[in-house]
Amino acid sequence: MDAAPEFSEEALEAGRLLFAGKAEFVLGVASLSGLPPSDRAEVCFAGRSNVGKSSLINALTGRAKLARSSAEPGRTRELNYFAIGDEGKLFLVDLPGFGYAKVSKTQTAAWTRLIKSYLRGRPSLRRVFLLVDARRGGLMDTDEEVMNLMDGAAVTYQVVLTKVDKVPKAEVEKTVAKITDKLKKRGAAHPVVRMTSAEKGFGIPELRAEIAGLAALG
Ligand SMILES: Nc1nc2c(ncn2[C@@H]2O[C@H](COP(=O)(O)OP(=O)(O)OP(=O)(O)O)[C@@H](O)[C@H]2O)c(=O)[nH]1
Ligand SMILES: [Mg+2]
Repeated sequence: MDAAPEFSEEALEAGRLLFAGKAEFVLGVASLSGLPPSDRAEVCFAGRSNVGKSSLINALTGRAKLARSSAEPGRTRELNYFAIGDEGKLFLVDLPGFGYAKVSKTQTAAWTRLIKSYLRGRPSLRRVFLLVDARRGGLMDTDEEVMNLMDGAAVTYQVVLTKVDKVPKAEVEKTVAKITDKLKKRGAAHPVVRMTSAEKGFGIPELRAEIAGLAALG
């Protein structure tokens, strides 16, 4: 399993440097009016509740407790903004999970509305990383629903498999192939599916390089 044959040493080094700089929590946003100005490159982490969004942010930044992760789904309740790199030149955004039934219906509907308007209307959003738990073996309906929205709004997104440490290699590769095939039919999808384990650090340098490339776009 090769996490990323396509990155040069320079790109990997740029990723390492970006995330070796500062990483700070900036603010939690509960409604669109609370969003910070769109004044720098931004990437966000979306996906079903408990998929590992907060853990992935912690692995990328190498700070175990920057974003609050939990075995109990529904941990992240706001759009949490983190400033990364010296001068905080990049925003990473940790989103609340979707598809979590245990919080009230009204609360879920409010989050879903907030996430959807954010995904559709954020000018500085360079890419959405859509996280999918490798153990699921493919996309869930809620993933496809968010993809429809992003295709409609022409917001680029990239699928990232999480928790690959939990699944045999051959199975992970099968899942990647299956998802890659589905992405071909989608307008705004990045063609490459990334494999990661926040737990073991697998695929983390490559994802850092990917993000550093997006941050460098200006
Ligand atoms: N084995 C393994 N477990 C992981 C990995 N990433 C996350 N987890 C576990 O999965 C659970 C959920 O992780 P979170 O990072 O809180 O998930 P989240 O997507 O932020 O969840 P919400 O905020 O509820 O939407 C935690 O118990 C993590 O320890 C991984 O790479 N490998
Ligand atoms: Mg979370």
